[in-house]
Amino acid sequence: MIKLSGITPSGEVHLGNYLGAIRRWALHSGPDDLYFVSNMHAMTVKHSPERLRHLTDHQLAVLLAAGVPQEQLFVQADLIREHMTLTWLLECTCTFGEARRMIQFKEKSQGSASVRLGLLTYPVLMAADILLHGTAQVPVGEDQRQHVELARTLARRFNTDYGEVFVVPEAVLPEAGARVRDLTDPSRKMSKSSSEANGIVYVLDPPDVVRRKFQRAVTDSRNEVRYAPEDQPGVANLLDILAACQDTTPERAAESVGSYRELKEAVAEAVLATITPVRERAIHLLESRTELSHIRRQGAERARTRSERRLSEAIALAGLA
Ligand code: AQP
Repeated sequence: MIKLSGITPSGEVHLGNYLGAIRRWALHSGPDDLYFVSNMHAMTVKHSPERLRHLTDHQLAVLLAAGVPQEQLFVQADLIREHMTLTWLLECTCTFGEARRMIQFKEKSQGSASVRLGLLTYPVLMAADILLHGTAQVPVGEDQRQHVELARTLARRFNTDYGEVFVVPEAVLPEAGARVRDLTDPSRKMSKSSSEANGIVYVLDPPDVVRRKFQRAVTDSRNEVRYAPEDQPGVANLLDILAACQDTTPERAAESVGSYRELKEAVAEAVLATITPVRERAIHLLESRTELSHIRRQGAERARTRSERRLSEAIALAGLA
């Protein structure tokens, strides 16, 4: 049963991506699971080609350094012809009304004078990602459920209209991982595209930067270390992070520290113990480009071999061959 998960190179990998997703991909992946860097999805807003190229390699290196199995990993645009061919077949299967109804499209296009067509059609590209690789399960949060629903609709319609070729995927809840909040504003999640860098701990941040960011993390004036997410969101976020790094509960983690200063120091050290080996391996991979390029090429070849029969069949069924 193939499960597919991706990460978009819209910024450098942060602690939320690592504790909430990547670490689980490395530790609990099934033998058929697939992981990919979805670099084609980072283009629906104005972007810098140079930065996109850099971030794609950066994310690939972090995933490998974290232990995501290389034989299950690929970069989306390394199969750009395959993904785009299927996107066209699916765009011709999808109606304008279906694309226009996507909540993310409505939200992201609202108030914008020049909305890119890619923002409207990217759920179809996402459907192509899912269907090309024979995915049965897509672990997604609430915000992406509607897109998986669209992939189901398109798979069923294509199968009915032209012939059975696609697995009809289902959205599944991701295994519970830590939800990491911004250190300067715990009301919002830690996010790659946030403009406030002090609130984000990047996996490749040097140790002194990590310590400084935690020292400056927002808490409150109570100086009472207890796990109360509603009343003390900043402290709760630090306890969540500490607990995730120490593989314990936030309540237990709270018992091990007496003051906010101790808490911030403990979290910083626990985070460093967790991410330093990943950081060092990732830096090594980014320095020795030949290894990274080789792994990337192999990943692309494997993904192409796995998907080529399905794509050829779909092309033939649609009457194009
Ligand atoms: N703060 C977070 N806490 C826990 N998990 C998180 N993830 C993201 N932020 C947190 C998980 O990381 C995986 C990859 O994320 P993505 O590239 O699909 O995009 P995202 O969820 O939109 O992540 P960002 O960092 O917030 O990026 P931008 O700013 O571009 O929107 C996913 O499994 C996600 O749940």
